Amino acid sequence: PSTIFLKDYTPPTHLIDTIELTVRLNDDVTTVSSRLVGRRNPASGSGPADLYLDGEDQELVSLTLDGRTLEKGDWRQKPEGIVVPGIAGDFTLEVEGRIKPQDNTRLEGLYKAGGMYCTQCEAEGFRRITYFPDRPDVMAVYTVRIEADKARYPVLLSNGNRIETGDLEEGRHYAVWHDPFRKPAYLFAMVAGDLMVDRDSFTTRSGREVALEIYVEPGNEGRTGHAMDSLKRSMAWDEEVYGFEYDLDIFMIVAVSSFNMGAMENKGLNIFNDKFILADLSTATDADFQRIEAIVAHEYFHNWTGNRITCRDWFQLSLKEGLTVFRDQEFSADTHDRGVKRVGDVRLLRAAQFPEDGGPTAHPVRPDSYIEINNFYTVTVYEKGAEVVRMIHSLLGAEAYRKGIDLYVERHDGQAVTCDDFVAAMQDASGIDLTRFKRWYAQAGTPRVSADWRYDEAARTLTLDLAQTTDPTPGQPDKQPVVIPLRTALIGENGQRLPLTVDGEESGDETVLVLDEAERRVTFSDVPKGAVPSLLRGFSAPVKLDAAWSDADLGFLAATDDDPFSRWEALQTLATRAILAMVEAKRAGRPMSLDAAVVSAVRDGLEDARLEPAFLAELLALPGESMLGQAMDVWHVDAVHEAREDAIWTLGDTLFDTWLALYDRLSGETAADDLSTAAMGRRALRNRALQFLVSSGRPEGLARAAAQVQAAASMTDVMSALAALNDTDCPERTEALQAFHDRWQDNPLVLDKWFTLEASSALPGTLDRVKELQSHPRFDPKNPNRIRALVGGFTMGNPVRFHASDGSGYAFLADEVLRIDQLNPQIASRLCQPLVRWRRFDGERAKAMTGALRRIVEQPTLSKDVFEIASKGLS
Ligand code: B3K
Ligand code: ZN
Repeated sequence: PSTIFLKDYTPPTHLIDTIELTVRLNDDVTTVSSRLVGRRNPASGSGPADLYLDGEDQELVSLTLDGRTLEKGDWRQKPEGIVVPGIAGDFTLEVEGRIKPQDNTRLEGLYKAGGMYCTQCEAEGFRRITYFPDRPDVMAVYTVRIEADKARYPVLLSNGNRIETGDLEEGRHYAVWHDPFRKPAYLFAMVAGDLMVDRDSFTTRSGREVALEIYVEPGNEGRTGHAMDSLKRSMAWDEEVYGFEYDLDIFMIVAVSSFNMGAMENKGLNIFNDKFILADLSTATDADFQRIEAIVAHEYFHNWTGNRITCRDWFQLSLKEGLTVFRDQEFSADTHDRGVKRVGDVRLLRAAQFPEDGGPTAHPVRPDSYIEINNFYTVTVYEKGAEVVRMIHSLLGAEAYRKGIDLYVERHDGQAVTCDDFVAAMQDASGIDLTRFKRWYAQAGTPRVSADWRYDEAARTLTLDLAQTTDPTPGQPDKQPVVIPLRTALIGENGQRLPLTVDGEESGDETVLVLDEAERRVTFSDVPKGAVPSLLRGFSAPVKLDAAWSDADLGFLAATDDDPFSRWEALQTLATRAILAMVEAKRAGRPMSLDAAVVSAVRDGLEDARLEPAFLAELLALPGESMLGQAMDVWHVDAVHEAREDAIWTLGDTLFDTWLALYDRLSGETAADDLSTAAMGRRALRNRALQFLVSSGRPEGLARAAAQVQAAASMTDVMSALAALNDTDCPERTEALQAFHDRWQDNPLVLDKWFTLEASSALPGTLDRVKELQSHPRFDPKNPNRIRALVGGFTMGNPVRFHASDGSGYAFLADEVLRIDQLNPQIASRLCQPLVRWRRFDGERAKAMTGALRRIVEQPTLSKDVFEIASKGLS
């Protein structure tokens, strides 16, 4: 497979102004005709040039240029498309082709999901529907006619406005849709099916009424209320915070049961994985409700950041994704608890993006090359990309940032642009030079920042020394310093922020220190004794901070810091140090015991009445196994698992009475059907207490969990109790899981939760159980949600069993990757990712992991998706 480079970008030779597409859906063969009106692109030159049309997996029936049917010889076949040579000026090209959506298991292009037809065109699915210059810088106005059997497919949808409908012979009918906005092919969508609709409306701030419609398969009606409500709140937020108003008269969402990712922002017709639309009290957890809200918002926000202004080429993906993730994060922060949201986002960044950035598939936020673009919808492009936008926001301040957004829209509305264009608008609107800042887009790897300080009691000065380095990543041996905003305060002995004088200048009680060289020294003057620096407040940059805090400093910050992230971080760091010390003891054959400082920090948190329950639930969660693994040179999977379990047991046992009292008090305080942020927080805290109660091993703990499952007041409580029981081999667990299965076996999305619980249990025998469940009557081995729940639940959610030292987990994953790759390369490639992290493990495991990777790359019919990941993993 060949590699595509950013440096080879050239503008398209021809532009397409309009496309008229007719899709005739049939059980056997679907015919697609398109009529393109185009012209030579002045930005590319003049005179005759080859017109290249991408096309895959379809039969080309005819080509007509300006009314003349082209013969073989008038055009050339390419491996993944065709070339029509010598087109100099305006032209009309008609293309006829045939496709078979019913056989499309890749779920890219037009495919059948359950009983309906739907599309997924990003990144390069449109070329599987018809021959077309399938690149985001070719933007056309679409008119789409869909024809299908009327009884089976009464609903026919596409982008824009419905301009015509009617009946045809033989029980068929048609609908014509017109989208007045130019768009790239990746934003095209169509749907045909027998669907139920939930209707509502939204009045924009300029008074236009927008029809809102959410379509679902029969049986799922009544479960769209939360998605609809989230949509309306997103529309209002985007008007208020960004000044972005919706621009069509109708906005539709369709929920489908087979989908490769979360959702897709097609213009006016978002298509969603039904997992991220369907919710009600009995089937969705609080986390599900929040995720649905965030994804509905994210896709809606793309209407301006992605659709109105799109990407020039796929290397610029973060232009729309990083920005839109930042926007949805802020929407959620404004809607719920900002501090808790920030902690959750940082958790994800560290658990998923930092390992990517430190491994063989590391790439910059704006990659330089790819083999398969679908492999670059990554946590780096999305989440690190969002951090980069967040840093621009904090360097400029909210007001200048907003001016930058306005200028970006003024300059580029209706265009396909680059990350440089975005940064230029931010720079020009603010007057702040962002030249060096742009290294964040080009340089891969997580910068390490060290912070050391000295206090001079006589001079009352605190001297802070900062330094940064970034380790080499594939293809980038030498790194340059990046621009790192470090939000900083000094916390005085009484727990209050101190007034700051930074290098002689008064700076309020919080300041942003910018580290943009390899090193920087900062002097704070007039500092009283006992002050402790609070650094990287709010996690103001995506870096690994190594600061010279003593355990006592961390305990102090964990009890006093007024920045929620920093307070949480202090306790996390303290707990990480303590658990790693236990790991070391264990490996040296010494007894393990949890440092008393952690116990008292947890006790202090529990006694702090000022804390919001949602935040306290986060504060009291110990770092996960993969976070602990990352803090070690070699991730000793078993020792980490045991040490962490032991730490949780100690906390559960030592503070048992406190957990029990907290649990019982909160049980009486929260109605199960209360979905307010505060109620969600109380449930989270109560379930954190339950986790510690169960881990103590005392019968009252198990009894509380079993009773909570039985009471089944809400899915949140049921799932939390099951999760608390899931690693304990006891009759309570077996019975509860069985009952859950029996109750929910007819609801695929809820049954997925059960598959995941089974797959993520740390009990021995889990891998055999996973294999057994692959033949469960409700396990569809082709459905991405089922695969992610069961196979992904094991490989990503169960480190201790997946990394079994006999290599059985790796062999299982290799088999699954090879099986799924034949059907759906995107899903196979995602699944393959855990294997590429082999350098983090001991020799025996590393050998088994590379063996599995080798077995994968040796497969002769491998997709380029999996080839790219597996071969990079081995290099
Ligand atoms: N833009 C889509 C993702 C498309 C993934 C293609 N492999 C969803 C989103 O980011 O909003
Ligand atoms: Zn997106």
